[in-house]
Parts: sequence; C-alpha cells; structure tokens
Amino acid sequence: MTETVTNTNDATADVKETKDQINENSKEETKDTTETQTAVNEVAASAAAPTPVAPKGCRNPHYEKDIVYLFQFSRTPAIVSVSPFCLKVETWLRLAGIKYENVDHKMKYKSKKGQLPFIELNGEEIADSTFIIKELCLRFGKDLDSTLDNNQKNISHAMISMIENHLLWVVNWWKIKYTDVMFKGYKINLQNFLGTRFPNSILNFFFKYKYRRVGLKKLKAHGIGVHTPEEIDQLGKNDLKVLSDMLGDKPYFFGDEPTNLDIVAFANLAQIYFVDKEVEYSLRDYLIENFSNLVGHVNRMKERCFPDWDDICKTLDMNAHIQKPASEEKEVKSKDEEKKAEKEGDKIVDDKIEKEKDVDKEIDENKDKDKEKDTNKEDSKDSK
Ligand SMILES: N[C@@H](CCC(=O)N[C@@H](CS)C(=O)NCC(=O)O)C(=O)O
Repeated sequence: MTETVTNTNDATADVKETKDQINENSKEETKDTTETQTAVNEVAASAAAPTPVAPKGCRNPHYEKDIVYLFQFSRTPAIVSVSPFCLKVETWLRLAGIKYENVDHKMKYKSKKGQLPFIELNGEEIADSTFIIKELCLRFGKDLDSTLDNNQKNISHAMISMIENHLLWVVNWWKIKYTDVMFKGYKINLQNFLGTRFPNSILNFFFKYKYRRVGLKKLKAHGIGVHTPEEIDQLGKNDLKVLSDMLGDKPYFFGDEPTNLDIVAFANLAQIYFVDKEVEYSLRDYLIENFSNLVGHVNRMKERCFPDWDDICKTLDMNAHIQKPASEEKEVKSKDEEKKAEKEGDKIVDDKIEKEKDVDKEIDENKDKDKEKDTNKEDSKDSK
C-alpha cells in the first residue's frame, strides 16, 4: 500500500528554499519571472494541499486518496466470499472498474452498523452493500443501471428485493441449520479465516455454537425459521424458477450487458452453486439439474468479473487483483506452504481426537463389561 500521508514539514521547507532561491535570482535578473513564478506556485500548491488526516475511528489511516478499501470476510477454497453482500460489492467494484483493495482484517472489524461489508473511502466509512454501491455510483459516476428504462428499473428493484429478502434467507437457513455441512461445503478453515493459531477443533466448537445460537434467532425473526425443511426448500425452488424465467436465454437479465440485478443474482446463486460437490445440498442439485441458464449466468459472471477466481480460491489471497512486488509474491508462496502445513497439522489433531474418542469408547465398554462381570459374580454368590 502506498503511503499517501505526505510529510508537510519537508514540503514546506522545499517551498521556502525554492522561494529564497527565486528571490535571490530575481534581484539579479528580472527576466523569466513568469515561468519561475509558475514553478513556485506549483510547489507551494502541493505543499499547501491539505494532508489527508484520517478521521477518528478510521480503520485504515494510511489510505490512498480515492481508493476504495473493502472490509469483508476472508476467502475460502470454494468461494471468494461466503457473504452474498460482500461478494455483491466486490463484483460491483470490478465491473465498474474502480480501484479497490480488500483489507485483510480476518473478521476483526465490523461497520458502525455492526455488519460486513463496509468500505472506507478517503477515511470515511460507508456501510451496507446497497448504500456502498449507491454512494460509489454517485462519487465515481458509474451507474451500471444507466441503460435501463423506468420499467426495467422497477423490475430490477423487485427482483433484488426477492433475492436479498427471500432467497438469501433460504440459503442462510441452510448455512445455519447445517453449520458443519456448510463449513465442509465452503472448505472453511477457521484458523485461516480468523487469522489465529488456536486449534481448529476448539475454534469450530465455539464459532459454530455462537453462529448457530445467533443465527437461529435471526431465522425466527425473519420468519423463515418457522417452516419445515421441505417447505423452505420449496420456497427456494420457487425463487430459482422466477430467476430462470426472467433470465430466459439472454446472457444477462436485461440483455447483453450486466447490471446491478446480475450482480445480486450472481452473488447469491454463487452461494448455492459453489458448495463443494462432496457435500449434500438439495437446492444446489436442483439448480444444476433444472436451470442450466442460471448455471450459465453464474459462470459468465464469474469469468467476466473474477477471471482470477480459481487463483483466489487456491491462494486465499484477498488482493489477487493487485500486482505485487516480487518480494511479496515470494511471501504469498511461503504462506501457501504454511497453510499446507497447517492443514496437515489439523488433520493430525483431528485424527488424534478421533483416536482418543475410540480409546474413550473402549474404556467405557470395558467398564460396562467389568460391571456386568461384577454383577454376575454378586448374583452367583447370592444364589449360593
Ligand atoms: N443489509 C446489509 C446486510 C449485511 C449482512 O447481513 N452482513 C452479514 C454477513 S452476510 C453480517 O455482517 N452479519 C454479522 C452480524 O449481523 O452480526 C448489506 O446489504 O450489506
């Protein structure tokens, strides 16, 4: 990251020196003053330009002007973001061609609204995917819906509402209800996800406990949580059918170019489609078997917006889109090796736990057998 906060003292000294030099020269010769004055003005202007002072609470004080700093979740080997809202913002940034950096905070921060994603732009926090996109659209003049007529805009609004307030909750229900399966489905390694060296078995236990406890309450509050699994599954299938019908055989929902609706649809369908095939997920199977146009859409968006998708999932690099100096490349490679070692370490711990469980089971069984023998002895004594 480039340091943008310039040293004002040095700059002021430079200006003073330049001015003194020019004054000296002007005493001797008065010609070329206009040219020289322009140079002075330029240097003075650069020194007088206000040094960006990070506002209080800014998480990334060494920001570069007009670069969007995105705070989201860590990568996983199956999907670049397990949050449809975060994936929506990153996809939008890429499609709009706006310079951005992900802040690799390992879930340390949340917005003032208590959620992810949020961004910082010139030191200012903007939270919530919809408000982020609205603000960036205004500030950078990049409206991806600019070609839509009023009717299309209304349809887009209604469809986005359906996806984010209904389909997303069908998927959230699955993520919360089957946390273990979800972890496997996205190949989440909590050590890497949270950036800690605590053993995964302990992290899994606490994270799942908290995630489930909070999640189940949210599902109830939303309303989806009161239905049976079969009913929820059907609700999801209904939404997929609507999306598939609306898309038809067009490459994108409103024609040849993607708009905000394509971004939201992609960010949410990806959560279903990229669940690892090793894991059972009926909605994913239904999507693949029945809606080949939606599958085509997900892949089209992935290729267009994330040509580095596979690379990201392999390296878990938050900023694969940014060219790195050679020294950092090496660091990424050694991090890869570290991750591999961590994985192997986890397997050893998991195997050990399994073995310990077997030993415990054997001890319990032996205890039961001993008890049985003792009771039999007692019984035979009594009968004698
Ligand atoms: N309306 C928000 C929703 C964001 C949201 O629900 N984020 C979730 C992750 S997908 C989150 O941060 N959850 C943590 C929490 O609510 O405590 C948006 O569009 O950004």
